[in-house]
Amino acid sequence: MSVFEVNFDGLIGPNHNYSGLAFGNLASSRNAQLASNPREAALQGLEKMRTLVKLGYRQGFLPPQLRPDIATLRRLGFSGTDTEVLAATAQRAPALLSMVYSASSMWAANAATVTPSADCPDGRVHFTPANLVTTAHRAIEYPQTTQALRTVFGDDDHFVVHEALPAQDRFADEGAANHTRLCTSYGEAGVGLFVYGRDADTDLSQLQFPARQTREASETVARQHGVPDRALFLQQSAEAINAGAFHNDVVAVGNGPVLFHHEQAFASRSQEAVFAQLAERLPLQPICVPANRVSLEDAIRSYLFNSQLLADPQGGFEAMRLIAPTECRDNPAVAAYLTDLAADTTQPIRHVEFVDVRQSMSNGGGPACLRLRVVLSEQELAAVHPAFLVDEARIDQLQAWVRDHYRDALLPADLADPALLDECYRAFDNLTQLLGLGSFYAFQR
Ligand code: SUG
Repeated sequence: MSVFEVNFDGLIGPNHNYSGLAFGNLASSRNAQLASNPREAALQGLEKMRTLVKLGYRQGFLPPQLRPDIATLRRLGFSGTDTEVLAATAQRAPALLSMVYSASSMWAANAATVTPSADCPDGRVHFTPANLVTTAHRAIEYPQTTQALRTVFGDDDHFVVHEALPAQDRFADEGAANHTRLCTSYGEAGVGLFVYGRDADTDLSQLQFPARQTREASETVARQHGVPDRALFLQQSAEAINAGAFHNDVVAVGNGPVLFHHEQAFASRSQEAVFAQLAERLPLQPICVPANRVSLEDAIRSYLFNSQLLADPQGGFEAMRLIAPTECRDNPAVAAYLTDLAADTTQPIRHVEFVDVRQSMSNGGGPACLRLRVVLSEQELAAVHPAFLVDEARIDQLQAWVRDHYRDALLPADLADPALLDECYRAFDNLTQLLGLGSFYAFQR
């Protein structure tokens, strides 16, 4: 039976903007208040999907969340029509506009944690939407994420979409960005490597930025999925968090038996123990990038480790591929490292492809942030809602839709513009028509 990894990318919404909302995410802070280009952002995201489709990979997407999130504003005491709610917010609490207008659901690696059916005792694929409680603009995502996942993966013979963990600091969860499923082959049971930033013993005074994932959250997800014995828990290093690794996927990426990581990604004692346990369970191939080749700073600026590490399109791990952001090509130390890596035949990464996702990168989201990986058998793939799988023709249609509806410049100050709400609603309405989804968004019901 064939089993594949399918990437579901977050389709970037017309509300993409730079509001500097993510403390500890250096790109988000650096670019705060600059003009974004939502049209270019969405087209870049779709071109990345096209790159994978052309290479022969199966590709899907998750729809953008409804923004502005008027339901949240109503919960916060605003009333009237949607336009009145927005106008009152702009007048009385303008700081809330960026929270309810963020396009952050584009970073699908934070949508959920996914465990493939081969690992789960009930033989189904398990999803836990991430509660994202650390940041206010992302903590409002999970209700719509849950709804979207239950639409895309609605067949309960094959899929289980759990409730998000309780929205409490103790269970702070950022999804697949802090989870790597390692295996010998996609169809066989593997190991879930959960990376967390803090547990009860962590000395928080050592951290300059929030540790967004708790060990307790990771353990809970493993329990929900029925895989506590197939899970290992590894701690991020304080150095990495302080250098701007707000998610582990900024300093490490794994697939199959390969774990590609920066030398300073993990707390050393935790790494020693967990790597030894991993090596007992599978023929682990760690590829450690030493700090004297690529500094932590260069790794985080270029997002080297936020590349997509792909098996070949048939799911083989002998010749793997990195889909890296163009920032890696433009960084001399990283570019030199990648040239040497592809030439080193003692490890399986044979090809490096560069993609331009600069609009997303400027908010701290690289190629790997933009996608949620779901390992699926042919049968499971056939049970996915077909509207969310793309070929080149569908990508063309989506790009035409973007060109019709998206602005090419958006400043945080523009979020108060009542016309933007209408533009967003019209775009979302047209998207659901294009996809044949009916009344998917709340304003359509
Ligand atoms: O959560 N940026 C996102 C980037 C997420 C990247 N995802 C992964 N590494 N998997 C975040 O920090 C910035 C929004 C703003 O500032 O407007 C933001 O939310």
